[in-house]
Amino acid sequence: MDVNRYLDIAPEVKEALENGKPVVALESTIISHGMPYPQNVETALNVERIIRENGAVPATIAIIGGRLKAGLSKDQIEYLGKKGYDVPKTSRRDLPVIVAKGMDGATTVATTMIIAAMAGIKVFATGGIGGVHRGAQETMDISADLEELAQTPVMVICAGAKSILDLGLTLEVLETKGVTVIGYGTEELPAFYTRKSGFGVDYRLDTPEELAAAFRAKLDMGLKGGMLVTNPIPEEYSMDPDVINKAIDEAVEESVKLGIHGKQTTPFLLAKIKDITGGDSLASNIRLVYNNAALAAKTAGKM
Ligand code: PSU
Ligand code: MN
Repeated sequence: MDVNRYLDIAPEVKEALENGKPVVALESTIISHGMPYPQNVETALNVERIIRENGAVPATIAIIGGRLKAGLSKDQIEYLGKKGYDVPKTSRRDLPVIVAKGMDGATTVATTMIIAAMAGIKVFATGGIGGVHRGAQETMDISADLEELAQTPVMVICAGAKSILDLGLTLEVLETKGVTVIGYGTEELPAFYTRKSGFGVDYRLDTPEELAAAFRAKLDMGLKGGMLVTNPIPEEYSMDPDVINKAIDEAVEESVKLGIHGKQTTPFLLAKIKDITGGDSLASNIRLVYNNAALAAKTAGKM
């Protein structure tokens, strides 16, 4: 496969990869659809700084003018952040047309994994992944992120899954697809805004070395697919479970009433939850992304 025909790796990222230095991939749907401007741009730039402070090179991933980009400039991050919802949210199924038409695209977890793997990047930090939506027994709304974790060799470090999803069913699908779900320093799946969900993870690991060793073993055995590391939000930034769960229930109810579906669902719910909580959820969201970026950089350093 001649990936270089489509892929531009930023010089700093390329240099790091060629010399075996740690690199961390970052997604861009979190910038365009996951947070409002200008907090989205500020967060994206801070995340890059945190990764550098922890000894790795950041590679924010997006599609610009039909080119797959591993590593963006500040101006490109500002551009995506300002355009927001006007940049198409691009998951695996969207990729061929976005590229062929020379369009811009904001990469989801799934697409970021695809491009990271093409570039040779093994570790990817984000906030939350997509999963099995509540009511999926009827709607069949299951994120392509889960399928990607089953087939593409990238470690995804997130803060667990938020209860806009059905966490129990999300774990069942991950099990079926053979995706290891690791709790970083915890036996319990973190629920994004809070440290606890009531659901267990598959394995608890406690250091970046242990995370890297598990992923290395997987790669060495030739097992396809990624690995999901769930890293609890730091205690001081976690939200009151009653407050956040009530906001989530309200947002889900509203989305059902308005008939929101398909790729609009996750961005709609995130924006709604932010409004209901008066911005508190956004503040927590930003902090947990920083926390994941630091862990990803340290883990990439041991890979
Ligand atoms: N969860 C978040 N913030 C996000 C997303 C999920 O807390 O920004 C984004 C990610 O890019 C993820 C995508 O890959 O939403 C999942 O969308 P869907 O459920 O449509 O697959
Ligand atoms: Mn969906």
